[in-house]
Amino acid sequence: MTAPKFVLTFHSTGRFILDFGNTEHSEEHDMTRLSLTVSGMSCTGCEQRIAAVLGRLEGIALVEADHRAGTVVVDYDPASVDQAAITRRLDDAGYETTGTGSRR
Ligand SMILES: [Cu+2]
Repeated sequence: MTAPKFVLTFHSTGRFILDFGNTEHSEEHDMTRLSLTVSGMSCTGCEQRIAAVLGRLEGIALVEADHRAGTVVVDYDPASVDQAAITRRLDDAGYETTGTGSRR
């Protein structure tokens, strides 16, 4: 049995909906997708921890962490949060960002 990716929320219309009590952002702003390579994840607990710590940042719409691939995908509202804040939060939680890629 393979561990599922930890997807907080993904709307079937292709629109990303915030799952952290600030849903208004997804209605008003375009989300930016940030793809990170992150070291330090070893289990699904790490995935959930990453989702939880990033989810506390304002403007985060989706967090998808995959400890097998060592990747974290974040959709965020660039009006509320930026890449530096996201990677700093990961670093604080003990996960080092080793690569970044950003696209719309
Ligand atoms: Cu773990």
